[in-house]
Parts: sequence; structure tokens; C-alpha cells
Amino acid sequence: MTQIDEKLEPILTEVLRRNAGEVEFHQAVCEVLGSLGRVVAKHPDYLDDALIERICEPERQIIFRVPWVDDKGHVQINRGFRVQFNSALGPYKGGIRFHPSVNLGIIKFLGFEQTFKNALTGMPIGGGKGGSDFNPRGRSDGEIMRFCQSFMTELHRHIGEYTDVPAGDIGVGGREIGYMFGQYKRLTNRYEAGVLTGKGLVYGGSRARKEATGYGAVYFVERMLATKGTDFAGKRVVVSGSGNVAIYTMEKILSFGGIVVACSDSSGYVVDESGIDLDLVKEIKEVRRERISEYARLKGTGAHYIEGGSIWDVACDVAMPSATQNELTGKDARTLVKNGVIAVGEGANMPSTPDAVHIFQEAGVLFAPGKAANAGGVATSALEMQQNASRDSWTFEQTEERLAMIMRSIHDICAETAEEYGATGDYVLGANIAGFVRVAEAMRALGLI
Ligand code: NDP
Ligand code: 2IT
Repeated sequence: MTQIDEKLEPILTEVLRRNAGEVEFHQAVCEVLGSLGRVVAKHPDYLDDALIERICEPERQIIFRVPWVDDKGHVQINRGFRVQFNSALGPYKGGIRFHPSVNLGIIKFLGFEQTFKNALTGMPIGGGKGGSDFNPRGRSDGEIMRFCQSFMTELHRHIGEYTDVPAGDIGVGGREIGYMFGQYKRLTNRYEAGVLTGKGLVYGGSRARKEATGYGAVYFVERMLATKGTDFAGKRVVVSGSGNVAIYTMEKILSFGGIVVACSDSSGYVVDESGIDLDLVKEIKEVRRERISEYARLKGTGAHYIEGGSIWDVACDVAMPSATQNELTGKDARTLVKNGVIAVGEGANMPSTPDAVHIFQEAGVLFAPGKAANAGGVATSALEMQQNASRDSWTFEQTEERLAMIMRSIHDICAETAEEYGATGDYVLGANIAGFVRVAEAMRALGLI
């Protein structure tokens, strides 16, 4: 369990009490407060005016009904959420998740993390998150469109280019953003490109946004490996998931000379010792929208599929969890350490449980927390907003270069902050403190908000 400074303990106790049952939110708050002991020891004034309590309380939480009609003509009801967590640094910014597990606690954990992540990017964006318990699996294109239109019919009242700018997350990619943008445009009679990011290139999207989270995570890990005088070349890498983040994580690892030996979806994982064939994964996931088990069937010899089980049983030098929260447990961490892992980069949000993080850090494994390592997606969303605001469109190279620069700078601010607070090499502490200080300073400057 994370150690909490005694001055912060009453704050945590109160957060746990008034957000009963929201276990993921508790976990995220606990982890950040666990890093702030050294900050309040040095700067006790951060304890004044309930600043930390205010940071743990979302500015606004919206919950709404989403009615829609399925292909059989039956009426379906889902629940929609948008948690506008913190707007001290800019308009609320963060993705929308469609997954049956979505509930208020999950959206709050994601919005809380997003606030610090966005601060780390150095871009003018606040933190928010949204979603629905809608399950897109097995739904037709028409059902997806009707759901997205109904979801936006309520959401449009709460968002705007200067207010709140959603994007994708689990279950929400280019197709869904397109349907939501189309509905927003009809409802408002405005071509307000900057209201959503992750848009298609034909209607105001940014080059490299689709690739940005995965590419950015690999840039971060590459820089972290460089502190130990090594790199991706020749390394065995395991990447969990096979969605947006996982696919472009694999793509950049391959371009850096790494060998990806396994990837997964929520049903199981595939191992391919000759190196995962990324074109095949893209065909299965981006075009056919099928299960990862198809990979082993289509690839034939060399590849095998394991139903269920843990992808972290596959030995590797670098692990990049890129599916979902708490997908890598303490047991998995012990297995990875035993098998000689040297670095872990979180592409997903909070994929490692607290005991897994502890095990990696105790074992001296380089560990990049999600709020730093996966910030390239939202940073490039901010670049998309910048292009929309100036009615401009940058080249892929120009955009990727900005992304690479931002990731280097996030890496360095985490490393420097950890050092400043006497915890050299602790990227969790560095990310939490650097993100917190930026948000806290802005909130102080704005008076009692
Ligand atoms: P996608 O929907 O594109 O892919 C998600 C992948 O994770 C799929 O392979 C999915 O498998 C798997 N997955 C989802 N839920 C579970 C679960 N409960 N158990 C096991 N596997 C699961 O989402 P993204 O790639 O966009 O997101 C992945 C992670 O990265 C999330 O944590 C997200 O919050 C985070 N992230 C995303 C960013 C982005 O720009 N998209 C930016 C920063 C972070 P299946 O298809 O079987 O469900
Ligand atoms: O978790 C995340 O950072 C995202 N899902 C991307 C958010 C965004 O606004 O681009």
C-alpha cells in the first residue's frame, strides 16, 4: 500500500469517505497523494486554503440518459458521463470511453489523472473525461452511429472549443469521433473544428494524432533507456492490447529496432517469436474489427494464441501495458522481474496495480507511469486544437517532431523533479509532483476556485 504523509492522511480519508465505492478513483488519488508528502514538507503552504482538497474534487460532473434504437428496432438505454475535473490550465480536455465497465468512479479516476497528465505536457489544457457503459462489441455501423448521435445530443450542451474538448479513448476511435462531430455540427449549426480532437484528416484532424499516444510512449521509454546507456535495438518487447495505443506503440518499437513478441485483446494473447506481423494486426483490428485469436489462425506456423491467461508470462526486456487499468498485477510484476524485464512504459492509464509499481521500483526496473508516458496523445490533441484555431494543417514530420520534443521534455521534467525531491530515478514521484505543482500554482493564481 502507498505510504501517505500524516498531514495528507485526513485529506485522503475524506476523499475516500465522500466518494464511497469508487475504487479506481481512490487508487488514483492515493497514488498522487502518496507522492506529495515531500512537497508539503518543503512547501507547507500547499496545505493552505484546502488547495489539495479542491484538486481532488471535480469542478462539474454530468450524468445523462442515452436512449437509442438497435437494428432490431428495440429501444436501448445507456448512461453517459462527462466529468469536468479541472480547468485551471485551459478548457477541460480528455477522451471519451465506450466500454461496459464504465461507471462514475472510472471516469473520475481518468479525469483526475488527465488533469496532471495535461499539465505535464506544458500545453494550455485542463483535465476532463467522459464515456458511457455502451458496449460497442458486435454492434453494426448503423448502431454505432445512432448511439454516437444520441450521446452527442446531450453532450453538446456541455462542450465547446473554449469549454471542454473531448477525444477518443477505449472504444472510441476515428469512426466514432466522426459521427459525434457530425451531430455536434448539426445541433449547433457551427463548424467548430476545435470542439473535438482525433478527427479524420478530411475534416480538420491532425496528422500523427492517431499514432501519437503509442509513438509518444515509445519516445518516452527510449529516453528512459538512454539514461542507462541503452535503447530498443534488439530488445524483446511485450505490448498488451491491440487497439489504437498498442498498434502504434508496436509500430514505433519496430522502427527503433525492437522485436515485439506478443500482443493481446480482452479474450487472450498471441505470441509470435519471429516478431508480431503488424500489418496483419492492423488488418484484423482496424479493418475487420475481429478478435486477436484470428492472428494465430491467419499467420499459421510460428504464432500461437492463448485464451485467457496473462500476457506478462511472456519473457521480455521491455513491457508496455497498453490495454486498460489494473491489467498488470503484483504477481505479473514478479514474473516480469524474474524474467529479466529492465523497463516498463505505461501506454494505458493506470495499467499497473500499486503493488506491481512497488515491485518494479524495488527491483530497480525503469518505470514510466501512464500520466507521463502516454501524454503524447493528448499533447498532439492540443496540437490539433492549435491547427484548428489557426486554420492550418501541418505535415506529419512537423507534427511528429513537436510530439517527440514534448515527450523529451516530459521525461526530463519528471527526472529533474524526482532528483530535486531526493528520489532520483522515481518517475512516479517526478510526474505526480511536477503535474501537481503546475495545476496548484495556476489554481492559486486564479483565487478561490
Ligand atoms: P482501444 O479501444 O483502441 O483498444 C483497447 C485495447 O485494450 C483492446 O485491445 C481491448 O481489447 C483491450 N482492453 C480494453 N478493455 C480491456 C479489459 N477490461 N481487459 C483486457 N483488455 C482490455 O483503446 P485505446 O488503445 O485508445 O486505449 C488503451 C489504453 O490507453 C486505455 O487505458 C486508454 O485510457 C489509454 N490511453 C489512450 C489514449 C488515446 O489517445 N487513445 C491516450 C492515452 C491513454 P478488446 O477489443 O477485447 O476489448
Ligand atoms: O487518456 C488520454 O490521454 C486520452 N484518451 C486522450 C485524450 C485527448 O484528449 O486526446
